[in-house]
Amino acid sequence: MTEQTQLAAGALCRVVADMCAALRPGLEQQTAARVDQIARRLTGPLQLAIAGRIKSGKSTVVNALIGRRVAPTDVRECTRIVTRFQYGTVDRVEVVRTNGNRVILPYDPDGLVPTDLGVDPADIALIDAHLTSAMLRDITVIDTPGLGSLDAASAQRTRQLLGDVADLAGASHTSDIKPANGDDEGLDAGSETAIAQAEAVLFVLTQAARADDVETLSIFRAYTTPKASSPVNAIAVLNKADQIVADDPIAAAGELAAAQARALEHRVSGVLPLVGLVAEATETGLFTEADAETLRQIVALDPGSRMLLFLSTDLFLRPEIPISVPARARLLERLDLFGITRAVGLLDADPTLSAGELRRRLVGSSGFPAVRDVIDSAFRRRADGIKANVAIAALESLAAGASPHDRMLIGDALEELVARPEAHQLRLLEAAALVSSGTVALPAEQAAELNRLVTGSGPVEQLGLAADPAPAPDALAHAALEAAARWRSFATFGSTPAQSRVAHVVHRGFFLLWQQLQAGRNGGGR
Ligand SMILES: Nc1nc2c(ncn2[C@@H]2O[C@H](COP(=O)(O)OP(=O)(O)OP(=O)(O)O)[C@@H](O)[C@H]2O)c(=O)[nH]1
Ligand SMILES: [Mg+2]
Repeated sequence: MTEQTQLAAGALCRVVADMCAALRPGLEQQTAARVDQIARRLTGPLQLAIAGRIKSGKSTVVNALIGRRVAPTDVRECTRIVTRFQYGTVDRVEVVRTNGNRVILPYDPDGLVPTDLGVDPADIALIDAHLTSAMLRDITVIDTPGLGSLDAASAQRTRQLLGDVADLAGASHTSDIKPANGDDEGLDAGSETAIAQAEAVLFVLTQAARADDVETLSIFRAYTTPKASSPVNAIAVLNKADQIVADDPIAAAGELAAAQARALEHRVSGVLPLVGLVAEATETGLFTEADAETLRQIVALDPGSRMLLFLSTDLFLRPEIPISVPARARLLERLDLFGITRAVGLLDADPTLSAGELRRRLVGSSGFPAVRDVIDSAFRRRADGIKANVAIAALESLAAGASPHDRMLIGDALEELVARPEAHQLRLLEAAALVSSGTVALPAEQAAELNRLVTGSGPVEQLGLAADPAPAPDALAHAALEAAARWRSFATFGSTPAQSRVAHVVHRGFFLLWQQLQAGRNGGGR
């Protein structure tokens, strides 16, 4: 096993991997090699790409997620290279060259991925940054160059990562997009970089999604889940919510995000407002006791000077105020005026707040906790299904471009696979995404029940039962059967056609859970 943590591969990934192994010997050499590549990607953490236009705050969001400031976010600095952050017990930065060679570097003195890599950027396929972070145990986070960047080569890297096969094939119209055809696996076919393909995406928007954003999301979806009718693996944030001009920017951002969610309904499962800057400062420890002290000094100013401070960034830094200018500049860089205003408000309400408590409350006002929760429930807990789905999509497109012999073998194996009870989880995943994206409306209670069934880490959680005291096996089986019956009757009576399709899938999900519980009991319990 490599030093990278291997998630205990989920049940679905194992089924797909077994299928690949069984399939392999009958295939032509070239197809077999591609199947091996697909199978290899089934192990290890979910590959989550952070994508969006230049300067939308992608690297800032990456840092907040990882909980450490590792990705450079300087206004002047433009991310040009795909950087993959993965779990590793030894901190190091590996520059992967297009010829497959790796150059190993330390992080720079500030703890950032160095901007001077000592290698011509044109020769770099990607950067592999290793570090310890709880988040990275389950999810590999990939920072990408901005789309719409002036530097066409950088934007191209991101599109490749997201599966823009049409561009790769030299097509002039992106409307020619078709799913993967077999030689687009990553940035540099044949090299190790192949595994850099994203399996899920967090899209960083800053204002109304533009046409090319929408297009990129469609490309990503076409590549990863061509048959899915819902965005199982894509979510978006409306970043820089603090920059929205309104009396209450966060409330306004919430409304704007809801409108964007409707516009992107079939492409992302939701759009959440976010102040990435504040999330980064609070989550990475950038915001310190010294900053809290500067804030306390601001709170202690006379009301007139205080009001003037908040009128503009220039006024905030004006030298006449008896608080260290570098300390104020630091605060401005960490929190911007919005964050500072919030923090001052918090201290006004409770002057005894410690730096730690201030940090916790600030992150609460950044929108970040909701983003983290969604990543946890939509991605981390569903990683098994998402990865299996991506692999199945890759196998389907591989089959489409393979010889008739191989196409038939793969086709048959896939058909058999999706008919297996384990594969029902994939349908459930889709149903859950349809509901969470609002494409299919369900009463809140039922939506929550579906979500529990999909994300629960065992029958007790899946059935929404109290874990303490542990329910008797009989009670579990009874609850599963009762839920199955309820969803069946909902599917038959009183639901719209769309609800009914979802309800049938959920019904079968509970029924299969019941069967599994029965088997456990008959086999002496588990
Ligand atoms: N006010 C405010 N500024 C932000 C926010 N998020 C990021 N920024 C700032 O926006 C600038 C760009 O942020 P980055 O994270 O570097 O953006 P990026 O998308 O990675 O940029 P490229 O990699 O160059 O495409 C930085 O100066 C950030 O501090 C936010 O929520 N509010
Ligand atoms: Mg960046």
